[in-house]
Amino acid sequence: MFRAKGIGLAGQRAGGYIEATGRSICVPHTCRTGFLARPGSASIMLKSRRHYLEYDGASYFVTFRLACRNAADLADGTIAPIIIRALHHFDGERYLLYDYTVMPDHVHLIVKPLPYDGRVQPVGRIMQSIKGWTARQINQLLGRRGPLWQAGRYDRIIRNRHDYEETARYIWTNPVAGGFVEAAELWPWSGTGRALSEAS
Ligand code: NI
Repeated sequence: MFRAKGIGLAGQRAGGYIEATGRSICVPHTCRTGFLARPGSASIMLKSRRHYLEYDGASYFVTFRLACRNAADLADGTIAPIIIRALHHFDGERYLLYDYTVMPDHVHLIVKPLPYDGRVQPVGRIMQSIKGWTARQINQLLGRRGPLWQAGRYDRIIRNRHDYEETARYIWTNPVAGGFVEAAELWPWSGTGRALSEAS
């Protein structure tokens, strides 16, 4: 698989963590195009908005991130397919997967929870399962231990079709905005789930 190695990579990563007494300490960082990712902030936001966020029939824009930027390169040719396999796994059964992209240190996706086991799956449970499975696989592959993903997640509800289109464009152009490729279609780790592939 093609991968635009190195374009803007060093600059993107510098400052993602700081070295102190020989140990890497994660510091908050933002996605280049502006979504805030501060450990803990997602869960606080979610608590206050849960009644609004989790209702039947809603689609969500979800972002989850490496706990530590240097823990892994998610856009690696052996790691990205693990994440993509996990995203597709329950597509059409527990949720509908729409657009997604796997970036070097985070993942963006649009997902619509489906009724399963008598009720619509909370988006939090879906993400917990995806994060749990991928963390085990990736940790095993890299021979590492400990949390791979930041606790919690960033998510927000998709309000309408226009919002969906804007969000999908944000997802697809993320690798371009990050300086990794010249055009969205050159990034090998973006895609859509069954729902969209069947519709088009
Ligand atoms: Ni991003």
